[in-house]
Amino acid sequence: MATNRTFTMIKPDAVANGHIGAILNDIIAGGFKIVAMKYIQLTTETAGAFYAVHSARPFYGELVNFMTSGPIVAVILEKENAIEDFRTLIGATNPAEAAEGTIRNKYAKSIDANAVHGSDSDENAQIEGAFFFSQFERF
Ligand code: IDP
Repeated sequence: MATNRTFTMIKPDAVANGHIGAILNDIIAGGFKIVAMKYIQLTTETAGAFYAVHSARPFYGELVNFMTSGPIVAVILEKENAIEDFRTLIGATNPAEAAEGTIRNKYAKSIDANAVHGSDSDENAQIEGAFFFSQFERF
């Protein structure tokens, strides 16, 4: 069942480059409501667990290193058709291929430092939101 929720992170590159405010503005202007939000530093253990699904991929170590290189903003968002609409708003994984005006087109520099995360399914949005927020924080 569609939950109308998605989960995003503003990644260390976008935080370090001062894009938190601009990215949140784009997200809100895109019609998303913020359900829960926190500013935190991932550890090797937490980033490794979050990306465990990618542990067999060649870039896994690089991804975990990058995601622990500075603070991130974790956010649960709500909107009708949230998963698909948010993936459209952020653009392709590789910013060089991201459509004009998308968040990755505007704020990302490379395929690894690509500014934001966006859940790829309702099931993963639920798992990822629950990874960062207790049931009392995501009402
Ligand atoms: P997505 O974030 O657009 O869903 P995924 O394929 O699920 O893309 O990959 C997860 C994350 O892993 C990407 O956002 C990116 O940060 C990183 N990543 C993906 N492909 C590569 C790569 O070829 N080299 C380095 N990092 C990558």
